[in-house]
Amino acid sequence: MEDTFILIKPDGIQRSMVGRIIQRLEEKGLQLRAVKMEQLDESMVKKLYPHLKNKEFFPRLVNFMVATPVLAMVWRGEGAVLATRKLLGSTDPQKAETGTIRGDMALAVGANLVHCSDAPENAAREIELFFSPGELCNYEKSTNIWLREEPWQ
Ligand code: DAT
Ligand code: MG
Repeated sequence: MEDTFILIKPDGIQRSMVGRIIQRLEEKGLQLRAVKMEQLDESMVKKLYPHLKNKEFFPRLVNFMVATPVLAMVWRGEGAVLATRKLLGSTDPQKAETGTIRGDMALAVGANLVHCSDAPENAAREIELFFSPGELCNYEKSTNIWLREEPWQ
């Protein structure tokens, strides 16, 4: 089982997409471990996106990410990091495939609704940035066996 960090951005909050985005993650078979609504500031955006700090668009990204509170979550599942990258689609919604969250629900790279971790090591770092270990719920979902390779075993 793998954990990944998912964050609904201010456009998702403003456009009332929280329920629909969570529904897509639930439908995939992922399990919610933690959720928190939080107002980001510039230093937190820098910590979330250290690889983008020197990009020309970074000031616009900061303004966007601090515009309203965001919804930070931890989701667990087999191959959860790659599964959620595919579920979100390409960074630019204009290039994202139809059927993906960004492809179906967004139009601009500057307002692409959701963040998700791009690798397990980044997921661990991002989860630690937003949650203390005690905030991550450990529980077994009775449906988990029906999401395995061989559910009947
Ligand atoms: P992703 O969110 O798909 O992991 P990323 O980590 O490269 O993509 O970038 C983080 C966010 O920064 C992205 O969701 C939207 C914004 N961003 C990336 N490239 C951009 C660009 N060329 N212009 C404007 N915003 C951009
Ligand atoms: Mg990224």
